[in-house]
Amino acid sequence: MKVREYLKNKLSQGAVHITLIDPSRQVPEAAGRLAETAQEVGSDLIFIGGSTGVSQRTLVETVDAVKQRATIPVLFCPAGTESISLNLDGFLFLSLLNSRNAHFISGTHARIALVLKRLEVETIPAGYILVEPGMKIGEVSDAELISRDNFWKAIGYALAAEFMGMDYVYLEAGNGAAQPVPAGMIRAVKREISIPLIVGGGIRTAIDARRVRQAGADIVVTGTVIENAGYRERLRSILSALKE
Ligand code: 1GP
Repeated sequence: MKVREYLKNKLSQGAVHITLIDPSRQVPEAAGRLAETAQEVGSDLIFIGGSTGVSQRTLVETVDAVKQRATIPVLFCPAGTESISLNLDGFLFLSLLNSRNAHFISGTHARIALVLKRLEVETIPAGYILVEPGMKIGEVSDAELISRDNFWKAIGYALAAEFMGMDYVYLEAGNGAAQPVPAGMIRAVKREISIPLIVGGGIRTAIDARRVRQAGADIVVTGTVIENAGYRERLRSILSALKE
């Protein structure tokens, strides 16, 4: 089944959870184990990405290890990298809408588009919007970060994504952020858009996940939580908060 349909089907049943695995944070075998655990506790999909400049070799080995241990779809979620693996189920075609650097909006995309077409990789377009603190990706992409109280600006970018024909709006506080995107901002954006809303960054606990979900996130992405001890139980409680 195509990832697009898989996601649509999952969304019709309720909240979707995605586990982000950053290939630069562990050896490929460990990434495979993390993916297996994520699937066991109920995560619906794996994103591979989160770091800039991941090498071709690390990416390929990580994707292979993940695909060996998990059967849920694996999407590449690049942020300015041109590496690619053939073993992926799809490619989240992320345009970082509030970057000042065209490379992150459409530049890398233009360079990799023909390769993706030739390889017949499924592409899923999403408007990626960075909210403070933005973390590393905010810095490297030279993003004009959305202040945490500027709901109008977030709405503007989110609607722009919808009008440009993106499948998803992705509100991101940044990998490793201390707090998620504010609930009020999620609520304000959700009220205006009619495409599904992905929210990630800083979601570590069941309370965070519930708050983000109740504010209107359709898809919740967590990364850092699987990098710490006791991650299985933490992830399990996040999943039960999301799926309750
Ligand atoms: C995915 O970047 C996030 O959108 C992941 O962030 O590592 O803070 O969960 P965390």
